Amino acid sequence: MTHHHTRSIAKDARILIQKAENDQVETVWDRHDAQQPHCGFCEMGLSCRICAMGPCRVDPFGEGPQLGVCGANGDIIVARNLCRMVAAGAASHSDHGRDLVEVLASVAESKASGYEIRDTEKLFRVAAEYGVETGDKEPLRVAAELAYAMQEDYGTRKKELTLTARAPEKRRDLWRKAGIMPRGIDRETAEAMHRTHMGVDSVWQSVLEHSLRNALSDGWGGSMIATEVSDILFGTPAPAATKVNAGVLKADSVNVVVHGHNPVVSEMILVACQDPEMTKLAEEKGAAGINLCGVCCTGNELLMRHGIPMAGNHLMTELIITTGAVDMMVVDYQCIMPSLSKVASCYHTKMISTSDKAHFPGVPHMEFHPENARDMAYEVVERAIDNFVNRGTVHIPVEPVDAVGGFSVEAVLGALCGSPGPLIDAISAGSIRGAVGIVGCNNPKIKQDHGHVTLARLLIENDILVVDTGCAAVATAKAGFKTAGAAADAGAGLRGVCESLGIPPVLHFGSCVDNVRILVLAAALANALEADISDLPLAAAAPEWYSEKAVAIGAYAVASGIYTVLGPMPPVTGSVKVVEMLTSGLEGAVGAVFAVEPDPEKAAVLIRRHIEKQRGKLGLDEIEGI
Ligand code: BF8
Ligand code: SF4
Repeated sequence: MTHHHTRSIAKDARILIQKAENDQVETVWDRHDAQQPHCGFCEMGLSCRICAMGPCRVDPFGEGPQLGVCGANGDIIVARNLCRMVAAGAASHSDHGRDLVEVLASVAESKASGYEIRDTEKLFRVAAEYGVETGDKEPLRVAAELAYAMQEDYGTRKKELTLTARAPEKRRDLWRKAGIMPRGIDRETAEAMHRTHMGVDSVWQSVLEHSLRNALSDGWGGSMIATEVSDILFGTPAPAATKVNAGVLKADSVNVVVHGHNPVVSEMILVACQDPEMTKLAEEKGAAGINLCGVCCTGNELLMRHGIPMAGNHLMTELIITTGAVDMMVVDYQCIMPSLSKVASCYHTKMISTSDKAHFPGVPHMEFHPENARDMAYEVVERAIDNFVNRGTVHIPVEPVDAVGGFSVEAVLGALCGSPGPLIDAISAGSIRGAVGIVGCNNPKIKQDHGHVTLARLLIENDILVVDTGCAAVATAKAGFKTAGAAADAGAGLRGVCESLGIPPVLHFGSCVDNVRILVLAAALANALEADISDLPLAAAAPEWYSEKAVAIGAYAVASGIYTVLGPMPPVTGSVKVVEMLTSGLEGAVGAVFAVEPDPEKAAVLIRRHIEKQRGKLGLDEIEGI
């Protein structure tokens, strides 16, 4: 059976799905098929295995049991399960942030050979936000104090996380009144696990409230720290040209692919790959050179800061190995399918895992720490070079597509002559109707990239600026939306703005932790207007989300006042009350709600209606009857 046309809209994926089938390599889609039908209780969030009196399940039709052994009803079970998804997502982003703070601290102590402070201006700016006296101090001294102050944000001694001060005053007041102001990054995640233990918080409303606080500790805490410290250590992104899709692999070169999320590893692999000595080694083995490519978010990190080409998003990670061209895949953590080593074993591809907290079956482990990362990176790249001679047949299915990445908030404001004013003017005049963040993953439940690309196309056609991150950003790049020329596909108003600035209508904002760049830009717009984020013509969408991190992101977007449309349904339909709270009740509490709409054409309509309604509330011209 051939599925290549139903499983993805991307040409490289379609060809490689067929190749995987021919090579008898099992992929994520085959395993997804084998799981059908998914458990209905779990899909609705109505199963609970939190304690050993269970597992329990509540019958959604009212015929079987309505209470777990402990007496929890469906509302409590659904809310607790959702809260635990937020906690896992917030923990993942925030622990990634912690790893960066630890590198910053090691750099300050001169114990991290090969790492340095690349953006001193940003170091001083963020340090000032943390109340670190900068004066005429040496950068390394400031770095040490900033790292210490950031570590305090992780703990329990604060009432409010430092970077929440970036949010508009009205938003912070609202968080305080609603009791969801995040206090400590680890604290909120630990409390989420505590509250959802059997016999603790047993009122579904307060469990949901804490879920929002936990999510905010990610968005305005752990993820924000991850992005800011990455910029300080590796440079704040600026627009740069790159190439995307499986065609970035090169038949004549040693292909090293980095996969995961933490730039601490991938940045050092980049250093080793760019060393002329290593190129010479590669040439001695008959290769034309070393070609470093990324997949998933660590790929986005390198793309944003160095224009490193991007081989694919989440559902491409198995498929690019089937090209037979990947000599080494280096992984750190998050979104790395445990199946990869099995796929790699069907070809000559070698893999290395690098994080003390992420081991994979059949994958040799070389643990990276700030002190040894440089040596480790050279060894990994040498192994990749040695593996070049073991290649079998290579099939690189497509030519790569051009894209521009690197739109940090600093870069966007720079393009606007330093202030959000021109963007606000364009929105007020209606040439740009509003802005939407398209974020998140691929999910085999949805035809790969169809949700991202269709939604982005419909929004830009209607003069809505799109900023995107994560696997969504890779999808729209592959579709060709990230070149200045793509402005021709936008409506007349957006097209004019993009052409005058020389920017694409869909701006690459980075990895998933970089969703905080969207928060920072939204806050800057709101502050310039002396408004709240929830007053602005903004929205977010996660058309193909799969991960717990995406649940945390969606929750902090809504809690920050941004209307958010999800593609796949989260496991909440077992509780009418929870669904009503998420899709309408939250409006009164935080000024924004969730919607769920798997069809991207309908999602575009929901988003356009919301943006026009927001424009009307601001007294701007409004298109009615969408
Ligand atoms: O953090 S978008 S599939 S790679 S979770 Fe994962 Fe989703 Fe991709 Fe990045 Ni984000
Ligand atoms: Fe069952 Fe309650 Fe235990 Fe959950 S916490 S498994 S509902 S007894």
